[in-house]
Amino acid sequence: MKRIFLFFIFHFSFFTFHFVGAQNPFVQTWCTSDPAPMAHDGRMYVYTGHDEDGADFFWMQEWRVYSTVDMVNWTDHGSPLALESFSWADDRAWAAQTVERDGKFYWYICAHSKLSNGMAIGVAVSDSPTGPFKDAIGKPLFENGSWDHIDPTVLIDDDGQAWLMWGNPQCYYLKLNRDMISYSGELGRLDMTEEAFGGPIMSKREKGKKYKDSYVEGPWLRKVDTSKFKVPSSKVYQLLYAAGGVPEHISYSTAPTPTGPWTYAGEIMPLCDTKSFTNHCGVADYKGHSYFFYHTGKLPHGGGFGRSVAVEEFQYNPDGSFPTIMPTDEGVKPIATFSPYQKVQAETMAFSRGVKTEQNDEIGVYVTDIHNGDYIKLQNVQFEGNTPKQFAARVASGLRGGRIEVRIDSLKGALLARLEVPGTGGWEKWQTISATMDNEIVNSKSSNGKCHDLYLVFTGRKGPKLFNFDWWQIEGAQKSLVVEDGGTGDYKAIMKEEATLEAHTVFVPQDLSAFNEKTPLPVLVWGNGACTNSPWEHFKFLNEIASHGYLVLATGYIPVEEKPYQGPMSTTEQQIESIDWAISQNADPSSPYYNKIDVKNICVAGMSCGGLQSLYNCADPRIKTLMICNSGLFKNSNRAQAVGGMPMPEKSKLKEIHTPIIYILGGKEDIAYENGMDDFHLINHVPAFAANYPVGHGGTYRQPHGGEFTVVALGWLDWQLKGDKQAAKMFTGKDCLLSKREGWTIEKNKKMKNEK
Ligand code: FUB
Repeated sequence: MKRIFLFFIFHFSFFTFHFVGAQNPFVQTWCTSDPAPMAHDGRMYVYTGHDEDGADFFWMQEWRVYSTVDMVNWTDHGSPLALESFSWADDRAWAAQTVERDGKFYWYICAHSKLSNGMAIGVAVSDSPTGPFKDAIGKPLFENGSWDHIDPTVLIDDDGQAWLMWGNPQCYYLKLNRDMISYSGELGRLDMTEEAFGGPIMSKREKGKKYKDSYVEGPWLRKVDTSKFKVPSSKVYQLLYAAGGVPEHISYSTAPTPTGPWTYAGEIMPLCDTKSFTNHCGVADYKGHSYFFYHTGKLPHGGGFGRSVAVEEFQYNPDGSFPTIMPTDEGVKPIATFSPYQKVQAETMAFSRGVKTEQNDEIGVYVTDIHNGDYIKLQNVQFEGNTPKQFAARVASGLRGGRIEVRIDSLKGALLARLEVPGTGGWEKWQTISATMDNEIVNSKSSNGKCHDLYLVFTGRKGPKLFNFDWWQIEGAQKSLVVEDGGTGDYKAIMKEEATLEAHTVFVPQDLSAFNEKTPLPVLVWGNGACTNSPWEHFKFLNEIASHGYLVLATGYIPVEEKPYQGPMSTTEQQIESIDWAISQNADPSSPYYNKIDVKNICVAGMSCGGLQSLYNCADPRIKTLMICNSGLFKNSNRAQAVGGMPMPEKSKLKEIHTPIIYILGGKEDIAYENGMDDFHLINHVPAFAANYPVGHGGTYRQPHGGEFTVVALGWLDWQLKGDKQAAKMFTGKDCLLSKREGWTIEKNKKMKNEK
């Protein structure tokens, strides 16, 4: 009887935890605490503590990192920082926060110091938001033997001054130097008054007297964006903190400067039954949404020392103040779709049951502790745009393996694929295994952009651990690849083949639902350097442009690796095929692009030989603008330098240009400089702009997100194809912004000078 009862309790609590559609806590593999969010380069990162399973105190050993682009599918980046990273630390890896400055990431932590036998503030540094991080100074940044020194928060103010604040029960501050790893001046102390925090610190409360509140710990310092909110100058800085003693709630105070005077502003997250007697918050704005992170003890085996991070979306009041934010089990809604046609790290998940993650130097983080009945769920998965063909996964098993069942919409949903995982001869002996997918089910369910939950359900012998799991991928009938996380623009992009456009590569936002007749996608038609029949050199540049809301149609086959394409050269006609295709897709009610393409705003562009192809096609009346990169027509005097197969229009071709044109060149070192500048000087019947950046013929296309050339190309496209007035400032006016941008030199013809 007792057994049945216990079974019931366990399963009841698990089912209530999951089947109400719970998204909070949003990490289920480990207990995570003290969330510190940071939005950076198109991703939301959250830096957390790690509560040990079954602990009876905050015996915390390491910090962890998670990130997402859509706010529901989170990738576990493991633990790039632990007590061992600090030679002086021996215990209590407590709350921390990370900030980026000048391309470096500074992670301010607190830990117990064996030097002072108190808590100390330390700082780690990395070139990447996910590490590896190392102790930046080899000693605590601040300590004096007191146990107060916990929970650092950091703010880089608009004037460049970085402030570090921390403390329990006293809130301290320091002014960091520009290097972020040293400080100037004396240790500051906030006035812990009733006016500032609703009451004195807990130990100084007068018996019997009622107070509104009290500061306890976990400060989060932020500044209100005065360009967005009508905030009085006396309330520009906000300090959020854990308040009111144990159990804690979250309150905040406001001030005209980081050092005060602070004024109590009220509760944000009131006391609720979160199963944790501490709370700890962090706030971040991301892609037009605002998020409040905190922690609860709500994992099935969690509690006061087994906390887990959670998140809620909220809207600031018109004066930038906070509304009341209540903890929910539902959490937040996805803000982007998830493409399964990419290599997905197994540790990317919206929800999981049973599994854990581990990491090693060889493959990084992977999913482990997989038993019969465990599963991983992904949310808002967009199958449309390709036809699923194969499910592939990289797995390892030191025992007998098991199975991965790929199901749609629910744990017991239709079976899309069943992958048999064999014993591979070791828990780290990895094999990639594939299974055919049932695409009829997917196709029947995924029309009209409908998204799905995807479940990877693990089955096998009951009892033992089955296998380890590194990554999975759904291969579509058409090849596709997510380049550099989809790009940094507002619309994560994908690079793919289209069955109806042979020998071309399409770069396009993954989620087309944001585009329609009113906001259609302008088109960039692209020809490649050396007239190669694949954009293998330019895919980062082109993908980045697509992520800013463009349909990019590149000549040639999809590059599967960043290796030179070896097949025959492309033709100039392929650019015309791109234009024809865009127009026909926009008019075809059965196309996913129906009424979503801005066929009146087409730029034809290309690099080197691709630039010559573009100039060859310049008379096409459907073109709105031209962008000629590292290219220009050969003069009679240097035609002999041309490589066989290049289109060779005479300079008289330039007369056929009927649109504004920009030359983006690599400075005098660029072999196309002379030809390009000669073209530019010959064009006086349409506006022409020449921009040079001293990198030579190769441009910056292969740098992350296409480097500087992308910035200028996007500015030109936003102005010419979207009519963006802000973007126009890069090119118009006497002191146009590009003339002031580091490294660039510019020239304009007379017609361009007249452009407003
Ligand atoms: O995680 C350990 C401690 O608990 C933190 O430093 C405090 O903010 C509280 O959340």
